Amino acid sequence: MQSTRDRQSWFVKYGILALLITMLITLVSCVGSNKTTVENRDSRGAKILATAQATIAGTSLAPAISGNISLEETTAGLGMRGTFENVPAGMHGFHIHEGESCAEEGKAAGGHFNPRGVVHGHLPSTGFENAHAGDLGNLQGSAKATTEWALEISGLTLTPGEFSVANRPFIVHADPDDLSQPTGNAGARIACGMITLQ
Ligand SMILES: [Cu+2]
Ligand SMILES: [Zn+2]
Repeated sequence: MQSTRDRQSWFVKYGILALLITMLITLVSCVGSNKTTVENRDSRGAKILATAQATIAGTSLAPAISGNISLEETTAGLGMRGTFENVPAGMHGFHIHEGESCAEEGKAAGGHFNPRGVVHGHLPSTGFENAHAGDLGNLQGSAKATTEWALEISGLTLTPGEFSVANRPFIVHADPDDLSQPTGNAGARIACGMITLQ
């Protein structure tokens, strides 16, 4: 038979054990939720608001072109990072167009994304008042190597709004964007890829 004292110490022992287990579970779940918070910020600590991908494919003018662009909207802006294969050497006008499709050899992509109805330009240097919202400049191709490209623009978004590029297409042109009016004289459309939210 257990004495009253034995029973009391049994309750104390298991009571403390139960308390420790509860504390451990709480601690683990706190660490877990902190990790989630960390994952929703980029390496600089800017909060990630939305992500998207675009798979780039050549039109019949350059069927060997392929590529992938990752997009990340953060509180710092819209970050875009791309890798391309088989982009012909030289400069190629590179824009986000206003259409919602890459059909008809990229013609369905329509004109440059231009919600404010302003002149053509180079968005990274001339800003939203003097460039279409889709005027990304040029892509520097190298036939022998993978083409890397990256740009961050404050003001473009993936979340809904006037300057949201979600479900719009990237277009790679045959010729350089020479910044002339009305659209940079960049010629034919050699590759296209829709920006698709993740
Ligand atoms: Cu274009
Ligand atoms: Zn333009």
